[in-house]
Amino acid sequence: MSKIIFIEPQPPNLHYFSKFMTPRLGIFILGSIMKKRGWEVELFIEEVEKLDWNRIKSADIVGISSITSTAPRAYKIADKVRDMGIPVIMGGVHPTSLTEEALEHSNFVIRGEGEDSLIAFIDTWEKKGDFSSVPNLSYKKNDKIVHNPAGNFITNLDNIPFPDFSLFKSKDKKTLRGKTIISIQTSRGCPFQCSFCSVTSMFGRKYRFRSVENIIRELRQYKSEKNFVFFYDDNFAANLEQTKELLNAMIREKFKFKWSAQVRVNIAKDTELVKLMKKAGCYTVFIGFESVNPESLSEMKKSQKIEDIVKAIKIFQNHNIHIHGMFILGFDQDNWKTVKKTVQFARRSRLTSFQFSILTPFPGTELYKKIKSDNRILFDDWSLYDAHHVVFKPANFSISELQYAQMYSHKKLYSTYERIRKLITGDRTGFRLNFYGHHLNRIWKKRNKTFLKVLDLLKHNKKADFIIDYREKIALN
Ligand code: B12
Repeated sequence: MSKIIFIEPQPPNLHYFSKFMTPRLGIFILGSIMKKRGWEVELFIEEVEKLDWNRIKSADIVGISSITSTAPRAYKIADKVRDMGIPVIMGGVHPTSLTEEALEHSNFVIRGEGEDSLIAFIDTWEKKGDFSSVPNLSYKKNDKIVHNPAGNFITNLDNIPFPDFSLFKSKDKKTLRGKTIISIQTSRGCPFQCSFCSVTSMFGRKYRFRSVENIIRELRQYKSEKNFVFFYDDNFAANLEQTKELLNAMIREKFKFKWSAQVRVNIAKDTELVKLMKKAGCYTVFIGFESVNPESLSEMKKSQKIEDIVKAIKIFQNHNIHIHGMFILGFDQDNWKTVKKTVQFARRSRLTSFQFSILTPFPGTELYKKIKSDNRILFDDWSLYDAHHVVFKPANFSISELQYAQMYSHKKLYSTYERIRKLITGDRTGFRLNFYGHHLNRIWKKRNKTFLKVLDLLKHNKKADFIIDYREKIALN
């Protein structure tokens, strides 16, 4: 029997979910496809389980998944696997955006959505055929890179098998207060065009969703209260009618699990929907507020107004749904004043938890193109591209100022004062998460001492002059 091993490499640094078992779904879905096909499949999530090179040695092919921050580690693993004489195929958002870079370390790259292409690739592999008709595939032929044309996005998402989590054999499952986190994606694609986001280049602008019946069948496997479902959709309620139908079905099924999902503020206008969400067990909504600076919101093309943010917070809170608020600092229209305003806003809004990210130009995004053409990329070490490190020259901050702006935000919000306030107001979830966030921030600072020192040095170095030039340039325009 042929064997494929999939690997999700270790992230280079801490992230908000480091403590929990929340891998991306790609390799679970592709693993399920290969298992159904009769291949032996093994899966490594390096964040949870160390790689076992003895097991890897036994593979016929190794598949590695990568986002930008995990690319350096992915390449290191790929080089080692290839040195062992085993071919490597890569996929995920980073190899999709910088395919030729990924091909320096792998034999094949599947760009974009992987399911149909992997099936076509394996068909060809098994027949020892010619790869030229495999959609989305890039590879080297006679030392030349070939990019096969892209195929169509999958139109019927119900045809995708449910991710088989049993493929991951490690005993350490990292639970959420004793509950197993179950990741489920009900839709793909996003009709919006936020400049910093990698989703549309991967999954397209057309919003595609699974049928309610198909989703319910998957959810039935996890109906107990011992589970916690995390809907991985970029925009869980993009189609209001379909979402209501799903929520009603979940209520009818009497599922006992609680769940969370990423949503946009506009959905809160529909109070019937919010009521249904609560009734169906919604515990937390993750909302990309991004900014309360209208100019930044417009620059990033978020299509979101401050009034809508304020209204949405009130409505979710009135329905006792926790809010994890996500903000981004460092747009060209941001400055210390807007940072302080945003922090103050997050504080006054009494969100359960928060996350302040540093604007990051991910390859493949509109933002990346702009920052690169402005010659403002500062570091090209992809391991720093995790939204926690400044990697480009901001317009209205020095490099270290922007880094400290993010640290300032976290310090203000993950503070003893905030925890006491949460205790007094009875927000126990907020209190626990605040403690967790505070702890994460402390470890992050310790681990990133050298990076912070480099930024400080840059402040006193000639390179920083560029920022002054750049500010002047903007003023002139
Ligand atoms: C859920 C989620 C999370 C979760 C869990 C994911 C995790 N552990 O990494 C949490 C909240 C922890 C998280 C954190 C972060 N995330 Co996140 N996340 C997502 C989200 C919404 C869904 C991921 C998913 O499962 N998708 C569905 C599956 C099916 O897609 P997939 O895994 O990419 O696989 C498909 C293809 O890529 C391809 N493929 C993938 N692997 C392979 C391998 C092979 C061999 C082949 C052939 C094909 C292939 O085929 C698959 C099937 O079609 C995506 C957006 C998105 N829609 O994908 C963002 C996304 C991946 N996250 C992103 C970012 C930036 C982050 C953070 C850095 C910052 C942050 N937001 O805090 C951290 C970093 C975490 C880390 N691992 O270091 C960016 C990545 C951009 C980039 N270029 O790197 C994305 C794309 C969001 C965006 N708006 O741009 N994230």
